[in-house]
Amino acid sequence: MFAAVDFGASSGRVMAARVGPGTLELAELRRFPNRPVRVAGTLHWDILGLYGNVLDGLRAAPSGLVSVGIDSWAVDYGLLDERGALLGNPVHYRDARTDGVMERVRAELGDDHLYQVSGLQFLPFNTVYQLVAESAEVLKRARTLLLIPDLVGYWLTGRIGAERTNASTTGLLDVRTGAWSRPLLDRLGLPAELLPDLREPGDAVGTLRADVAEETGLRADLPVTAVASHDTASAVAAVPASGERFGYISCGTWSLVGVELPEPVLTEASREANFTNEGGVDGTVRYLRNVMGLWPLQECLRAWDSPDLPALLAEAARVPALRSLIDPDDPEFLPPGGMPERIAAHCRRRGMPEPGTRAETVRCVLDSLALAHRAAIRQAARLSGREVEVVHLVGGGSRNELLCQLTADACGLPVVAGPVEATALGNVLVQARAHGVVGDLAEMRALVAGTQPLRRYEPRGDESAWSDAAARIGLG
Ligand code: LFR
Repeated sequence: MFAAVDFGASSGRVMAARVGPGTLELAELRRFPNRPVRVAGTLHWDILGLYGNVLDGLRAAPSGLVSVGIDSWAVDYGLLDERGALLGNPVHYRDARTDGVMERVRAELGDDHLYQVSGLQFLPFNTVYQLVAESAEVLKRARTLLLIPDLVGYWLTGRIGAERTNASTTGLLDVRTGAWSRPLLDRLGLPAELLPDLREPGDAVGTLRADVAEETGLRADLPVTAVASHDTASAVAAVPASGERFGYISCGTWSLVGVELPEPVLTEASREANFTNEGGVDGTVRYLRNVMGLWPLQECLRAWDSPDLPALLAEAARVPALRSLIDPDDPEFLPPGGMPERIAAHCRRRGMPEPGTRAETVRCVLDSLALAHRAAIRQAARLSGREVEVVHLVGGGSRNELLCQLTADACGLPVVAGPVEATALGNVLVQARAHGVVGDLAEMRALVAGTQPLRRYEPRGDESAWSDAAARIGLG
């Protein structure tokens, strides 16, 4: 039995899994909302609340636990002082403190230089820009930077380290050497000593601290195992694909859309298309682009006080297709708040009919997301030379039948939807492998394909309607 702690941007869960030959069964121990909190003008993660939920989840674990693994969203971090205490509450990547910072760093260092070093897409919230936005006083007091899963691992075990897949999202890891980029840190005036030694997925983090064991009722020598601690890396590890010719969409708050490669792609065309080379398990490269994902829909639902989603989706399915469209990747959709109004204003500005009802707004968001999926899958294939014959859509979005069908239609490719809990599955599979229960990545994926409910969507209808629509919003 393995336990997965999986923090998503809108909810977290602690899961227990039985893994063995032909067996992969997940049970939920605890699920909890992840609600950011604005304090004195800054948007924070409620990290102690999240940690408290982890302890509660672990307390509910069945006996016979072999190990625990932790994954979360990327880029965000806590800073520790010389006594190992947290210096302030981690800041949310959607906070405005990075406004204008990326532009400044890009102007100073040059896009090509930054891309050649890290291979990372330009997103305003990458750790590197957040660190540049930190106050000098805080940086002076900080001794250690820990990304969120590494921070929780530290609280559970007392051990410090930086897991590689998540480290690859910071913008500070050299994509060629696999080490922290000392020259880049120096040029930015950031203290290199902040960054701990790297760990690989599957490495031991440590065993539970005595007080944690006592509080959770777990044994004190219970290992915490490093997994692919970037949630997207865990999700991609659990994509139920065979062979190489697949694209994936890890669809939750974000849609991470791309292909898996043996080597990074660092061409000018790749940089201009803002594709990223993030680290996957076994040295694979997650060559992908961040598409805005379900965030605009989640924010609409929040603005409407959480209406009945299945009913709303059924209504949206009856709305005429491709009428109102947005470019979901427009940075104006990044921050929280006022989403229905922002969508209407975006349509108005671009000469599209404004969605008049909630169902029309939802249809606008899903049509546009399907178009963005199509654009990213095509670009990934073109820029990498990797042929894509099928698209695997994993994560919470795989439950949204309308989105899966629209994505198949837009891509002109079959979409295999599921598993919903790909991230937690990837988390436990890497632990299971470290403890000798499963084999290589191909075997892990075959186990997912053979045990988890999946649904296949064939592309329908006239693909030219989608290419016309893509051209209308500049996603051709
Ligand atoms: C998905 C994800 C993305 C990352 C974004 C911010 O949950 O981890 O991969 O770009 O969140 O951390």
